[in-house]
Amino acid sequence: MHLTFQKPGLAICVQSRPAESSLPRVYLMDISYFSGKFESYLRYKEIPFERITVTHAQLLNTVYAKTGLMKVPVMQTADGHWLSDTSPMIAFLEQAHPSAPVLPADPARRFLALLIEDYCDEWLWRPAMYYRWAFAPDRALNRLRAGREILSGGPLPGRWLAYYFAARQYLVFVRGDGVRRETRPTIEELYLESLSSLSNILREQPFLSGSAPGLVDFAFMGPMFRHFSIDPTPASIMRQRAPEVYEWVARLWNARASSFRARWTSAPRFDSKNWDAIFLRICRDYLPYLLQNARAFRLGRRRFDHASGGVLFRRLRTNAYRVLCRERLRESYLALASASKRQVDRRLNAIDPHWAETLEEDIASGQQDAYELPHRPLPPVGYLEKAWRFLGGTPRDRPASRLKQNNILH
Ligand SMILES: N[C@@H](CCC(=O)N[C@@H](CS)C(=O)NCC(=O)O)C(=O)O
Repeated sequence: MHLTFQKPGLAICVQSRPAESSLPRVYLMDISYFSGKFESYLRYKEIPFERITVTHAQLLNTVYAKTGLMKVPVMQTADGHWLSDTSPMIAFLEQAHPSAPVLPADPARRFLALLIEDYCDEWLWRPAMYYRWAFAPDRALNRLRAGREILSGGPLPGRWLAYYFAARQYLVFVRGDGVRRETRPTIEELYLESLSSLSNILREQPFLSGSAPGLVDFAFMGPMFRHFSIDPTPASIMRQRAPEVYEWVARLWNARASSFRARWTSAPRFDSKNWDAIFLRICRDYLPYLLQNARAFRLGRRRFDHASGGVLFRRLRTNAYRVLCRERLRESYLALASASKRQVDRRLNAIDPHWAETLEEDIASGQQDAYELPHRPLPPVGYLEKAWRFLGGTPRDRPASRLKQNNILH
């Protein structure tokens, strides 16, 4: 791996140094959950890329303009196409780079891996945002980092905007996601329990997928790397309670497929009881949440209450993107051949015999086409829209209006 700093915020990560113009460009943030997940995947697969840490201006003028959302990571392929959203991006890149596959070849295991990926992306997001924005040392550090790394270089000083950014993150992702005095212990328990499950798995094998990394490793890397292992409060807990997880984060970051050539086929052993607590959370909390969220979306409700972990999360924002997550999972489950479906059912019915009922209702997100990769060209962004997005970003609770235009262009 060769790393050259060209100018602040821009580096090139190449293995064999092809001509610069032929490299895909990856726009990411060093403090970001999903950037950590995606970058560790690219590093493992040894896919060369130009690494661009985005400023707020690039987020608006490039990322939003090309992908319809102000979210990273995104990739511009060497032939100029735009990709976004880590789950479909990884699926897309697995086809373009089939050696050292990270998706299990067996369809039942592949479905379980996709289910875990979605759970890591969406359900561990709440504790990750909670630890980042609800504790003073974590909030101060990340406000400083956001001001310097993302918000500087614009018309207003980055450190001023960072106060606004921190308040927005707290209101949307902490208060807006049901964090209250009475729900805090449940959220903390989810983090501690995740550490304990991962530690048990990692005591028996170097990676969550087995002897080589696979999709579930990259999925857990989202919350565990850039949030839990770095933000002061959860990182201190991780170091004390789960050194195995702390070590695995670095091991995965440093893993390269070429060193695992003989072991690529190692598939996750989801039958181990070490996965039980994770599957229990998925079946009892996450999938029922996805169903309730999708029903609220269908009824056009902006907020809904959800009981999980013995407490009531009040007035959760209905999340349009997660309707799509459920739709993708439902389609993958229904597409399984009956022998594979029986395998999945056997594993999950042992945890909760009612789990599959959460995927029965067919609730359309209406966003499938909009997230199809690569993105179709989008019309230029107007000044008013830019000013609006500059402050508000593109929250997940409403279907992305710019992506709807993508639908029209299809
Ligand atoms: N589902 C998306 C989520 C991407 C996402 O939420 N990215 C966050 C950083 S971790 C972001 O860019 N936030 C900027 C904002 O909301 O303004 C993925 O898998 O890539």
